[in-house]
Amino acid sequence: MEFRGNMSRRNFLTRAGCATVGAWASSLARPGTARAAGHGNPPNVLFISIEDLNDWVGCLDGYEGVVHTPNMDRLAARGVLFTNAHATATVCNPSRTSVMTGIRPSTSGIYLNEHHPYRVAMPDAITLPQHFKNNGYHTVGINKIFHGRDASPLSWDVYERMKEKVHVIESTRHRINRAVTWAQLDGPDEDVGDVYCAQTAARHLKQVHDKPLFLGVGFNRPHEPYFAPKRFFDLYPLDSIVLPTVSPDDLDDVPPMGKALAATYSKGFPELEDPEVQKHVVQAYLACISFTDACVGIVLDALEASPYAENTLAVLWSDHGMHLGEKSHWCKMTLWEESTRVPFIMAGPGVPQAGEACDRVVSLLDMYPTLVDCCGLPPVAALEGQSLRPLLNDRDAPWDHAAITTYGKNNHAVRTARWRYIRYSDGSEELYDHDKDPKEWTNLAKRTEFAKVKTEMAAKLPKVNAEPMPVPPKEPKKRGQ
Ligand SMILES: [Ca+2]
Ligand SMILES: [Ca+2]
Repeated sequence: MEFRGNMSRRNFLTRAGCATVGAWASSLARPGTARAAGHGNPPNVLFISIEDLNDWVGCLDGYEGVVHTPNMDRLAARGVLFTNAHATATVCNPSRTSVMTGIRPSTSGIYLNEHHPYRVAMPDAITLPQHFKNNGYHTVGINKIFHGRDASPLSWDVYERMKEKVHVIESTRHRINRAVTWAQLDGPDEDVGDVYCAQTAARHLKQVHDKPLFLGVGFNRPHEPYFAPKRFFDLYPLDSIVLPTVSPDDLDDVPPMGKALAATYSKGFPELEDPEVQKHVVQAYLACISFTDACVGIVLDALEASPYAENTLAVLWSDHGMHLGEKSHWCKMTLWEESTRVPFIMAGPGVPQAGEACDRVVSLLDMYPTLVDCCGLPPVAALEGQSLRPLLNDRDAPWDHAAITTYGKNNHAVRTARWRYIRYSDGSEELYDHDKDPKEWTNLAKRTEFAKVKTEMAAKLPKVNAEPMPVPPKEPKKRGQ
């Protein structure tokens, strides 16, 4: 019966979900010798983008219970895991636009999801895949790399759209609001869009390419709705769920603008205050994380089996984080650690420190210049990030860059190794000491003894705060934004 699924298909994902370090990963430690992109040729790039994945990845230790992410963990084990990486914005469009153009939201004026197609704001921007395409690469994009799923031939030689037809087990469907909805799925794995994306990526990795390959694959999950095959929910029995440790009066010392962000999709939904309901939300998010991880495994297995195993630079990142109840918030769109911290892994040629973690503060804005640097492409003058190559070579290399995260015009967070400083557009502030307060419970901004720290942090704020892009006429709403 089709609705019940197909065991052999299921096993396909199960194998990926339980994968251990494979031959591909081992091969990364050896000098590149493969195919056209051998010695002296630029490496291929496998660019894996994940939606709304916070630091609840096994190797990042963000979840207080046990999360099953064997494939992201094995990638990290063969590369550098940046443990203090932050998004430039805490919602999809500005984050992805800045990753793909190398330009900050505060420079482009692209601050929010709605109404802001990046090409209108930056008609002359050279996107990351566009630069690779212009420099001899065959560029393939699958699904959500850009927020608007930009299929422009300027960036992509080939662009593949996701196909999805989910089979919801209706008795498990639950909707609290637009940001918190979940259900278990049945039916063939292949019908789920993220599996389709992974298999499409695998198909491209089986092909012979005359040019070096830039392969971008963008997974939709764990973005809501939290829909995943039932067996991934089964990985997390409700009685095993660990809710994040929170401080009940945490928002008392937060300025009104921070409180307003925390209320988005959270305040006014009494169900979200029920710990039993909270366990279901956490379970569903974890299920989607592990399901996405299994899809990552399909791609990594395909790379391992491909002619490109030995000369491919793999990078994996998420566009921003997610709150699961911290600061009474159940969404993204804030300037706190849960929203800004993201998984970010690089592995392959040019990443000699296999299995190392790097705790230096880096930004996703740094990804574009890093890939350009690692692949030996001409630099792009407009880029505002920094190449991470010094840290890939030596995690103790001199590095004095803060990560800036922006949400709306002139609302910024500045993250350094020790501090998080937030300043909203009305001048209100927050300051947290990560050495003593990693959960950011105690706002130090009004304490006079930290005035000097605040001044030093404020000096790192962006000097440009562009006006927001004008809002064009409203378009029909699309799912999965
Ligand atoms: Ca997102
Ligand atoms: Ca607090």
